[in-house]
Parts: sequence; structure tokens; C-alpha cells
Amino acid sequence: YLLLWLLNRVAWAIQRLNASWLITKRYPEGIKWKFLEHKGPVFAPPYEPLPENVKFYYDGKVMKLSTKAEEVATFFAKMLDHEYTTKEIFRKNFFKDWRKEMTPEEKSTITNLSKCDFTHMSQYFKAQTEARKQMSKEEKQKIKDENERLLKEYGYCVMDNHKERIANFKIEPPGLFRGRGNHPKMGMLKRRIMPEDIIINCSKDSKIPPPPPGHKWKEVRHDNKVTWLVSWTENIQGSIKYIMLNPSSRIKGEKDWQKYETARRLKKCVDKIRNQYREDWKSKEMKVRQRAVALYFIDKLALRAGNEKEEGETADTVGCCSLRVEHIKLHPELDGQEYVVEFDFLGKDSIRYYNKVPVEKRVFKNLQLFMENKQPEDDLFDRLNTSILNKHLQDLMEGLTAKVFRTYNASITLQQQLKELTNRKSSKILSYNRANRAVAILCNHQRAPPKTFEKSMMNLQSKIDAKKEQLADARRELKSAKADAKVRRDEKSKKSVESKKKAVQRIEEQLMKLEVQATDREENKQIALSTSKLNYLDPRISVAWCKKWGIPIEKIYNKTQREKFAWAIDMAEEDFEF
Ligand SMILES: *[C@@H]1O[C@H](CO)[C@@H](O)[C@H](O)[C@H]1NC(C)=O
Ligand SMILES: *[C@@H]1O[C@H](CO)[C@@H](O)[C@H](O)[C@H]1NC(C)=O
Ligand SMILES: *[C@@H]1O[C@H](CO)[C@@H](O)[C@H](O)[C@H]1NC(C)=O
Ligand SMILES: *[C@@H]1O[C@H](CO)[C@@H](O)[C@H](O)[C@H]1NC(C)=O
Ligand SMILES: CC(=O)N[C@H]1CO[C@H](CO)[C@@H](O)[C@@H]1O
Repeated sequence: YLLLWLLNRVAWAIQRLNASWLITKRYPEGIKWKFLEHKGPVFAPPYEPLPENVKFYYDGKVMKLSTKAEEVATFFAKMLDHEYTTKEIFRKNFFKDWRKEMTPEEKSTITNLSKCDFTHMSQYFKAQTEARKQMSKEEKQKIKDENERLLKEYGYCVMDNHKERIANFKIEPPGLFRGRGNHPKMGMLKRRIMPEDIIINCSKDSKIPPPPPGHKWKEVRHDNKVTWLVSWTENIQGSIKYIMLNPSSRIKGEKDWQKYETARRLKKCVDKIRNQYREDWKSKEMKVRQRAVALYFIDKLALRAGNEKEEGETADTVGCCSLRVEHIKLHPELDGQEYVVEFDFLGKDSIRYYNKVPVEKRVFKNLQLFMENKQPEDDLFDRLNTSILNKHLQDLMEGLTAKVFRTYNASITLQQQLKELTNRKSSKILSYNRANRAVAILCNHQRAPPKTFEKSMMNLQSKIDAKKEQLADARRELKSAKADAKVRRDEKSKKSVESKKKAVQRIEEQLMKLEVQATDREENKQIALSTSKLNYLDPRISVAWCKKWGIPIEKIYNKTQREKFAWAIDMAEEDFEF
């Protein structure tokens, strides 16, 4: 027996050690990773030569520049309106570096910067900037899509089983150095960074990123004491530049992440805790019995521990520990169920908690005992207060609070409900909201129906009616087109039937969408979904569900929510299990 006990303690110690190690491994000051894999940097796009009609003049005469010289000239042309280009040092530095890029012939011709005329080039770039502002929606979308593709491919790395956001995976394009104030090096050419300049840092057993075709990396290293992935030496000041992990992505989501990790730890030991409090219902000590019944309520009913009043809150609100005799009624039998407890009290934010729950016989008997010889305004758990209960929770599991039970139950319930309610044929969003609602009901996140409810419902209904009429019309048209096609039997009428068919289908789909919306809204009338969504549901469950069913994340999280849950969106895989 002693041996078993000892083994148990050792296992517990290892578990704790492990847990704290996991956390420091991921969010420490000086990270040491075991595994690091990334795709390398994104290089600046190659130089695109100017169109033939854009001219450069030297000493009043048109001159065609070589590609390399032209590229550097465009850097200057783009800055022509800027004060920099009038500064002596800037001009001197630029001219010196530019000449290095010229062919021998260009070098011998172009000897005086004041004789260079970049105005035509400059006008061309201004026109381009203008054109970019006037771009059509589609063109803008195309650019956005491409940026997103790059972010998806290069914007993340894997560090020890976690997908992490990379801060600056794009290498700055070449240009002219500006510097602050009157920097003596201003105007110098900031070279184009090539793969041959790049040092890659990643773990030996990772997929080492391939250099662009025809190129080589300067070096590939494996140093787990640093958190940068890529480095190179910049040519102006000789300083080393790094591509690193996005520090915010690791710190921002950390608290949220830890909260759900705590809830996942509870999942592992909840059975033990439940067995323990069941035992305690029989304890000789009144204090222990009360504690065990309170814990049962917290676990089973997701009650708050209590005494968590907001500053200045005067309403008579209670939680589990501060329940009074008047807040519960005991029914040995009610509506065909045995041992029913009827709760009726004001919880946090003065939301009424009303519930009739059948409980286990032992709990029922204990409650009878606690209520003996008490007045309605006496405390139900007279030997208990919030700090005692919280201390006990800490002893059961590090970081355990009443809220963790809620988070655990809400998250696990969401996961189960999503599994149960979603199938190939169901409307996915409706299923999601139903699952979310099941959780909100569990957590007692009720609300009064919004004032605008009736009106918005009526609006929706009139939309549905209009859509139905439209559908009837479309069906009639299809019918007559079919009849027509039977008589005429030509291509044109056949085509007409096809397009009418499509129209009917489209309207049917639209109608279904509206009807789903109406059902959803009706079911949502008295439930506040956002509280549980924002505070109790591990976002990785939702993200994984979206990935599994191919639902865009925008459908379930709005912009602010996406920012809050960025860590989960980055990290959750399709097969995430809470
Ligand atoms: C450079 O050209 C400018 C303008 O044509 C002229 O004023 C200046 O004297 C020239 N400088 C040299 C060193 O030739
Ligand atoms: C969550 O809470 C409900 C309501 O009390 C309970 O029936 C259910 O068993 C709980 N689920 C888990 C997994 O704890
Ligand atoms: C809770 O009860 C303990 C023991 O009776 C007592 O020491 C403590 O001050 C109480 N805490 C509060 C907040 O009432
Ligand atoms: C997102 O939803 C929340 C409710 O969960 C709301 O408070 C917020 O204003 C919404 N944000 C946007 C950008 O729609
Ligand atoms: C990007 C990069 O090379 N980072 C580090 C990789 O490992 C070497 C070896 O110590 C470090 O010096 C680099 O800074």
C-alpha cells in the first residue's frame, strides 16, 4: 500500500514537472527548441525593366541604360520629389554606388549627376502609383489573395509541435539608404539580398528549406539557443538582420492558451476528483461534507463559487458558497423524478438561476441535514466560504477554480455536440450555433429577447415570403420554357430551359438560407451565445471543426474574435481533440 502511495506521489511530481516544463519550453526568456522547421525567406521580386517608351536623358540626350544601372537609377527617380535628392551627401553617395553598377561605356559617359534627367522615369512611377489606386476590385483581390498565399506558405514555422507566426518573412527590397538626420551614409545603395547572403537556422531533422533554383544558401546551421530562422548581413552598416518569430503571437494568446490547457488537465483528473467528493459526502466532518456537496454543484451545475461580487455591486447575488436556505427547495419526488432540488436565486449580473435538478440520494440527504434548524436567511453551507473552497480546489489540481470546471464542461460539451450535430447533409452553421447554444444553456447564459427581435423577425419573414413568390414565378417560367422546348426542339429553347432550371435552383438555395437564418434566430431568442463563445469554449475546437468541414473561419468568428483567437487559428489542426 505504501509503495502504491509512493508511486502515486512520484507520478504526480513528474506530471507537475512536466507541465511546468512544457510551459517554460514554449514561452521562456531564452528559448531552446528541439525542433524547428520553416520555409526560408521570401525574396523581393526581381527587377522588371522599364518599358521602352520611358526614357532617361543624359546631358539632354536620350540614353538607354543597362538593366543593372537602370534599376539603381529607378531608386533615385522614385525619390526625386524628396528633399533627400537635393542633399550633397546623398547625391555624392548615390552617384558613387550607382557608377559601380554601370557598364564601362556608361561609366565613361555618365560623369556628372546634375546632367542626369530622371523626370520622365519619375512621371512614369507617379502614373503607376495613381493606377494602383484606381485598380478594380478584382485586381485588388488578386493581390490580396497572393499575399495571403505567401503568408500561408512562408508566414509560419513549426517549433516543437507548435505552429508559430513569423514576424517578417519578407526580405526588404533593394533601394537607397536614407538613415536618420544627416546620416553620412545616406544615398548609398542598399543591395539586393540574394540566397548566397542567407544563413538558415533550423533543426537537423527538419525539412531544410530549398534555396531558389540555381542558387545556394550561404550556410545552414542548427543552433537551438536562438530563435531566429534566417539571418544575413546588410551592406550599409554591416549589421546582422534576422527573421524571427512574431513575439506578440507567443505572448498575446498565452493566457488564453493556458486557461484552456488547465481545463484540458482537468479532463485528465476529473474522474478522480469526482470519486473523491463522492467519498467525502460520507465524511464525519461537517465541513468536508459541505465542501463535497458544493463541489458537486460546481461540477454538475456549473455554478460559480460565489462571493465574486463586482466592486459596487449592491444587488443580492449569490454563488455556490453563499447560497442560503431560502434559495433551494427539496422535493423527495417531483414530476416522476426522485430527489429533486429546486434552485431559485440571482447569480452574477443579477441573472436569475432557476433549475430543477434530480441529484444523488446522498446529496439530497446531506442537504436536508445542512438545512436542519435553520432560518430561510441562514447560509446553506455554514462551514464553508469561497476561500476555503478555492484552497481545496488548488489542492486537488494546480490552477483549479470553479471556472475551470465551467471551461472544461463547456468545451467538452461543444466538442461532443459538434460531433453529434454535424453531418454531411446538415446546414453547418445551424449545427454550430445549436452546439454553441447547448453550451450557453448549460452555462445559464440567458438574455431577455432583444427589443428589436419581433421587428427583425418580421423583416426576415417578409423576405422569405418575397423569395417564395419569386420561386413560384421562376418555376412557372421553367414550366412554360419546357413546354416551349417540346414544340420547337431547337438549341435555343433547350438552352433557355437550362438557364431557367439554374435560376430555380439558385432561388431555392437562397430561400433555404433565409429559412435557416429564421430558425436560428428564433432558437437564439433568449440565449446569449457570445459569453460562452468568448470565455468558455476552447477556440481550437471551433477552428478544428471549421477546417474539418471546410467552413471559412469568418463564418463563426467576426474580426475582433479572430484577433482574440489568432493563436488558436494559427495552431489548431483538423484533428484537434480537447
Ligand atoms: C555638372 O553639370 C552641371 C549642370 O550642367 C554644371 O553646372 C556643373 O558645373 C557640372 N559639374 C562638373 C564637375 O562638371
Ligand atoms: C457538464 O454539465 C452537465 C450539466 O450538469 C452534465 O450533465 C454533464 O455530465 C457535464 N459533462 C461533463 C463532461 O462533465
Ligand atoms: C473563510 O473561513 C476561514 C475559516 O473559517 C477564515 O479563516 C477566513 O477568514 C474566511 N474567509 C472569508 C473571506 O470569509
Ligand atoms: C464581434 O462580436 C462581438 C460579440 O461577440 C461584438 O461585441 C463585436 O462588436 C463584434 N465585432 C465586429 C467587428 O463585428
Ligand atoms: C539565423 C542564424 O543563423 N541564427 C543562428 C543560428 O545558429 C548560429 C550558431 O550559433 C548562430 O550564431 C546564428 O546567429
